[in-house]
Amino acid sequence: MAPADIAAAAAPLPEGVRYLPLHYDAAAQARLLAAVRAVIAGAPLFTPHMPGSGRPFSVRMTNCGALGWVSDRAGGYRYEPAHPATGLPWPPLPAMLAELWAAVAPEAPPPQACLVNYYATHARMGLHVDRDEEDFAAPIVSVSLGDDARFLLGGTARSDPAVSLRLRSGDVLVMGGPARLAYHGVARLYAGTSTILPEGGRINLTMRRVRRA
Ligand code: MD3
Ligand code: FE
Repeated sequence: MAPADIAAAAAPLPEGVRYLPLHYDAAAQARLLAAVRAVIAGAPLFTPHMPGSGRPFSVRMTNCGALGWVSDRAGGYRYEPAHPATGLPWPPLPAMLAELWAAVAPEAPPPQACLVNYYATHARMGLHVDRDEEDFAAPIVSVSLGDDARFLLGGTARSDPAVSLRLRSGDVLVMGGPARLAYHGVARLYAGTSTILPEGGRINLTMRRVRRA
């Protein structure tokens, strides 16, 4: 066991976090992956760029649902109803994901956006807060598929200590309450830990409420 795993096992998860390890078994992961492949077929992965610097993200992205998160040098982080390259509306949210949201966030209205992140082996996501939404009352619900990832979860201040969690294929994480505005990031992938993606890497899905009801 690596030291970070010991720390994660010993430290309780912050208030508002629900971790459902292996919520999806291998067969369910395969069904969800097929739905995600169909989303990507209609809305190809694109490379977002940082506002200002124009630096590319190492993670490639697409979306499904009514709105999708996009970012480019001139327009910055925002939600849009259409794909930045094709101009087409985002594909609908797969039924499996709508069912997951209803099961783990029954008190919240339905999700308006689902961001699809694809991590090739060396892709990372730096510590950040998801604050491009108008409404933080609903949780963010995430699903991981593919290779394991080292996920870091801090507090609402950048300097707060972070806990580390190894996210595996089929894991679900629900971030609500005070954790909704917590700093988090993906420090690294563990190549070859899942066989579900023949191309390797990792897909992460995050369902969100964006606009106020
Ligand atoms: C904690 N995605 O898309 S998912 C993102 O693995 C994002 O791709 C990561 O951060 C990934 O914005 C992490 C788990 C997650 C999602 C949203 C959160 C954790 C969160 C919001 C608040 C706190
Ligand atoms: Fe995030």
